[in-house]
Amino acid sequence: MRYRELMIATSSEGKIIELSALLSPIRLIRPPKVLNIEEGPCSYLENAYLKARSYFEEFKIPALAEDSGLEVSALGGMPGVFSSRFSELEFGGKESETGTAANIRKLLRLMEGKEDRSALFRCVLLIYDSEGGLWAQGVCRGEITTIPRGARGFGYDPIFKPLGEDRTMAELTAEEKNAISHRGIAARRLLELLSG
Ligand code: ITT
Repeated sequence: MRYRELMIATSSEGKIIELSALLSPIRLIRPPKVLNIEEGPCSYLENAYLKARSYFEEFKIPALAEDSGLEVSALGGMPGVFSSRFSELEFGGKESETGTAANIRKLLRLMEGKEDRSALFRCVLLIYDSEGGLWAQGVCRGEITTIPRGARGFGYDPIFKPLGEDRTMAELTAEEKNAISHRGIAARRLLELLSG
C-alpha cells in the first residue's frame, strides 16, 4: 500500500467513521484543526481537490478529502454539491433553519406530489500529496421515501432507500451501508488504485 497514513480533510464525523472502516489498511489521522474552506458551485471533484490540497498545504501530510451529495431526478439533480447546505439555498422557498433536519424537511416538501422519486448518492474521494492527486468515484442508486425512517448513518440516510432494499440507509447496519454505499464503492476503487 502506497500510504500507511493519511490526514482526513473533512469536518464531517459521519464521513470519518465510515472512511476509517472502509480504508482500514490505511490509518486516517484527524487534523489538529478543521480548516474553513469555502466550497464553490463546482464539481465534486473540484471541491475534493480544493479540500485535500488545502489540508496538505497547511499540515504537510498526504491528505484524503471526500465530496459527496444526493442527486434527485425530479429536482434536476439538486441538491448535488449543495447537499450539506441545501436548506440555506433559496430554491423553492426560504428556510429559517439550517442543518440536516432542515435539509430533509426541505427535500421532502419539494418532493410532495412527485411521482418520480429516483435519486442517487455520489461520492468522490481524492488523495493529494506533493506528487499530485489520485481519485475515485462511487454511485449508489435508490429513491426518496415520503417520511424519514431509521437513526443510523448521517445526512439524508433516513429518507434514502437503496435500490432493492426495503429499509432506508439509516435502518441498515454500518457494515450493510458500507457494502453498497457510494462511499464504499469509491473507497474500494481507491484501494485498488493504491495497490495496483
Ligand atoms: P466536508 O466538506 O468537511 O467533508 P460536508 O458535510 O460539508 O463535510 P460535503 O460538502 O461533501 O461535506 O457535503 C456532503 C453532504 O451530502 C453531506 O453533508 C450529507 O448531507 C450528504 N451526504 C453525503 N453522503 C451521505 C451519506 O452517506 N448519507 C447521507 N447523506 C450523505
